[in-house]
Amino acid sequence: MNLLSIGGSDPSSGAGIQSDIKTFLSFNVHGLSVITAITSQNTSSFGMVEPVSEKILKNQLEYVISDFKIDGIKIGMVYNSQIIKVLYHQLKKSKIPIVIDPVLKSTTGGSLIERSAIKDFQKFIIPIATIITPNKFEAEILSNTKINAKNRPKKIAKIIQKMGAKNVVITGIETKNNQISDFVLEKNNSYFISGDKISKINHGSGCNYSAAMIFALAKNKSIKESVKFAKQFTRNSIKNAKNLGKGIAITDIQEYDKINLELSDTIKKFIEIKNIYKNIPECQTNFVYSKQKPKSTKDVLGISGRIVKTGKYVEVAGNLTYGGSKHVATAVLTMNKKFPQIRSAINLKYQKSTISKIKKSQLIVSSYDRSKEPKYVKIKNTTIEWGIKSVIKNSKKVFDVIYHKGDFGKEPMIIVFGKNPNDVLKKILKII
Ligand code: PXL
Repeated sequence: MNLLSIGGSDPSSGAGIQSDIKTFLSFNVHGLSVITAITSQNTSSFGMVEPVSEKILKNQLEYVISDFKIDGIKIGMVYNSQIIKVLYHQLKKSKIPIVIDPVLKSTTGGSLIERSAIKDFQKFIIPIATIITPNKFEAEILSNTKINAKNRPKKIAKIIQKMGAKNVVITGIETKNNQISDFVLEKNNSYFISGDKISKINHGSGCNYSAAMIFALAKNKSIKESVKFAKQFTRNSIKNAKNLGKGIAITDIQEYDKINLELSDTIKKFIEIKNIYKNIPECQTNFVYSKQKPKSTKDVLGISGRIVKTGKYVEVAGNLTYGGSKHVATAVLTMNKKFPQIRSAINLKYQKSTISKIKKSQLIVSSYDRSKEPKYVKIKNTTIEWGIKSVIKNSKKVFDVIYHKGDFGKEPMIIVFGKNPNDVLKKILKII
């Protein structure tokens, strides 16, 4: 994936395009950058701003757009009307998601936009936004209205939406019980997303928020999921902020959990397989991915709920959590003990048609008989461990699929194993 950040250079690398490249890298994404202005600043104060010329701005855009497949664009500092107009002309017909972070002022006091350019910002930049993410202060300036008891966030967000933004998220609204909320206005609905407040003055959190959001959007997450994702990401970056200079702390971006990224990507592809609902068993489905050398199910990422059938579609109910699965995670743990390369699995509905496809495929398959399960296994509730162990005990082969035909009151089941979620998905596509 390639994401483009359009914004200003911050030599402290706390904010601006340097910060965005760090965020994108943490997601394993290639970050492209088009610079609109150069600032001089550190963690204590803000120095100068020098916007780039229209000519070099245009040329930078043309060079990246003509070469890369760009999956999403984030726009931060735009500074003046000339820059705003160039961006508008280059991007107005764009079909890819655009997150606008309407930065007006830096935390260290510098102005990130000329006062006279705000009108053009409203006219040309707001209309190209898939999502615009003003904080409370920025929302008030852009809407020309103060948020108060009479003018609730919804009213302000509607004013900004009327200017042309598809979705508006006003961040940092203080609500009861030390919570900090983001107000979200979509096309036809609105809601708050709340979280605990962390009081830590920092440099970078606004940029982290919008950069994480464009990543989520580019991955086809919904607006609500993208806001939640960005909020969680930013909370962590603030929590881990470090005092690197003599002034305020710089937010810290930790490497994003790649296991989580890979599994969530693959689950997304899995639920979109045509007619996949036919392969979801009564006890529903879990899809898991383990860390290397797992010790217990706590090292295995799974869905805290399940992948569930809703009519002819399937949905993910719950979140990805370590320890989120017991059954399928135990199956992987058992396999992994003997075959450490096996780290992912899914359970599917037992169907004769699936079994016959498995047998015709090149996949290595075996089964166990739950009616042969010893009493102590039943009592200790370790059926799956016993079943898998009994299959692999004397085998040098790594099994792709293990199934059982059930027992009295127990649903039969197919488990597909693989090195990683994508490996499992490829096998699924061969057998359904
Ligand atoms: O955080 C907003 C921001 C964006 N872009 C640049 C900045 C800042 C804040 O300092 O310097 C270049």
